[in-house]
Amino acid sequence: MLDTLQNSKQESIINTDSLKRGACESKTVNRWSVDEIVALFELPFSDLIHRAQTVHRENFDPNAVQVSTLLSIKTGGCSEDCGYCPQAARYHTDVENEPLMALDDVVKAAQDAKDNGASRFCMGAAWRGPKQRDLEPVLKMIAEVKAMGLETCATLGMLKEGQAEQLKEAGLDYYNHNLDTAPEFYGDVITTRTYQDRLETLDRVRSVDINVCCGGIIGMGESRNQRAGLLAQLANMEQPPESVPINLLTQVEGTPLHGTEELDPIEFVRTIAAARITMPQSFVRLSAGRQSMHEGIQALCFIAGANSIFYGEKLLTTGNPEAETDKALFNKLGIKKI
Ligand code: SAM
Ligand code: DTB
Ligand code: SF4
Repeated sequence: MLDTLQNSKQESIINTDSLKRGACESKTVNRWSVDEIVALFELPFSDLIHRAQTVHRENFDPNAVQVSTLLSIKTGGCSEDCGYCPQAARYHTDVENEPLMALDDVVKAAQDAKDNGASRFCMGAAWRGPKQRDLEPVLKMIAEVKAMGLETCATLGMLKEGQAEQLKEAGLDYYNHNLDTAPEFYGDVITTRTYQDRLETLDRVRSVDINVCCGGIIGMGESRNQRAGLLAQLANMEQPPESVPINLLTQVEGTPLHGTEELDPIEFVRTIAAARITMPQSFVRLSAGRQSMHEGIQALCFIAGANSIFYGEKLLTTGNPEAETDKALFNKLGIKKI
């Protein structure tokens, strides 16, 4: 039944009658209903994994995983209230408010990432969005990293009119901006910006032909229906994101979401599988949360269609597996880095 549904979905993409639902009506295509995605989650595990792996093999080399390295170029002191985030100034965490990094230090970190085999370098800033005087030094960083032969990615918060154009001009390949969760759970996690604000930034990125990197966080206390709701938002974008980071909440003491009930790891794998099936041509990134994830679960995520990771011992402020640990895992699984 689900196969029939999926075939009919491919056709509905070009049917303008199906332009409906979602927070941003004119930009949403009715490819997947939330109920259909919930039905994927409810499949027996082997059937779900088989289906995801089949879709994966139809679209990607199943043994190749893209690796990106992250650097926090501006850490802490953020004005926003994202309930998961250790960088929000209002929460008492160990993260200090630091100034924007110097260009030379960013270039050095990018060179290390390249030497370690990363193909993309992602620069993150704890801002609501960049002010013009903040953006200018970041444009220089992007241009220098690009000139080193790395793909460039930035995550700087909400973009105002004209800023996406400047990022494009500087050589930015990807912009990361997450929807984080389903629209109906969003207000429980963040109040200082709306879902619509996020969709607008994503539109600005798309409109200048920068690749979109957009996903969310799982394990924040959302329901399965809401996990499916996040995937529906992403899969039903007029053009789904090229890159879909699926983060497992990293619980940090001092943040409101610290102490949330831990998600069952199999449910996380199911989320990866459902992301793969609903977004067959997107890179699905197994993002935050790997440090505490058993390698067997990570292997299941790769089988379920995850084909990108963050590589290097730090994410933004929290830990990530050591590069050597990931190399050993990739060797064990016969995975090559791309
Ligand atoms: N300040 C910018 C913004 O919010 O768009 C860019 C950086 S922000 C840290 C990038 C993303 O990291 C967030 O949208 C969220 O999805 C993810 N993130 C932040 N803290 C996290 C945590 N504790 N666990 C998992 N993902 C997290
Ligand atoms: C994304 O989706 N995950 C990354 C990246 N985009 C910027 C960030 C994860 C952050 C985890 C918490 C921290 O290290 O501060
Ligand atoms: Fe600020 Fe981004 Fe953290 Fe939200 S996720 S508090 S916007 S750094």
